[in-house]
Amino acid sequence: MLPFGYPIYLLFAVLVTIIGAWHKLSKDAKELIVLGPLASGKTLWLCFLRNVEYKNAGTFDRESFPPFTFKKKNGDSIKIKSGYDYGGQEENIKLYYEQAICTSTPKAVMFFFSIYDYLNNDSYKRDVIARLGFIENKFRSQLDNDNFYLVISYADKVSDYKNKAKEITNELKQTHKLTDLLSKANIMVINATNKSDLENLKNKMNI
Ligand SMILES: Nc1nc2c(ncn2[C@@H]2O[C@H](COP(=O)(O)OP(=O)(O)O)[C@@H](O)[C@H]2O)c(=O)[nH]1
Ligand SMILES: [Mg+2]
Repeated sequence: MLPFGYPIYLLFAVLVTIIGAWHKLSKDAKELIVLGPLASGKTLWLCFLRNVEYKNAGTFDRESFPPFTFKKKNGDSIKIKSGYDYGGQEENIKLYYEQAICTSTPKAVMFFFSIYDYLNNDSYKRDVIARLGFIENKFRSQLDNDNFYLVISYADKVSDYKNKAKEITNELKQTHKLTDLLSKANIMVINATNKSDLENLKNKMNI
């Protein structure tokens, strides 16, 4: 028979190990905030990163996702806290943008928009500029961590998308005074329906 107290001691050791592992996991985990207008590729990206099947659900409000880990080509494993896949409609700016980006937890904030709609639809363009202005204001104090990503989607719908994207980002910086946000942004132009573009984006994530 085991001496009295042994099972309790063992249980205690197991508990300490579990709590230690849990604490390390939650300490290392980062927040991933994916924002942007409707149909800009946010859910495609989140499903790809989480390795879950994409369904075009057209999220209206927001949908929570559980914690997950993704692996980069260089072997880094990045732990992401549970979070939300936000719907793209304008009401969500007031409802969610500020509370999402103004936490002190290490994070990446990603803003997706369609280069095709930006070039062809004035009200879409104004909406993108307004949202970026909002983010710059609220997120200014955290920008030194290089944690803002501007993801310009629908590269497949615009010829000469590289130069067009450069013109757009210059215009956003100069004409629309988004210099602080955009000089520090990691900027990517992708087709969000293309797995290898999403893979490249994943490998560029630095959080
Ligand atoms: N061709 C093309 N279609 C895209 C792109 N990004 C999104 N879409 C389309 O938009 C739909 C909605 O994408 P989704 O990721 O759900 O948009 P969300 O509203 O930002 O979450 C997709 O099923 C695609 O048809 C892109 O880069 N290129
Ligand atoms: Mg969505």
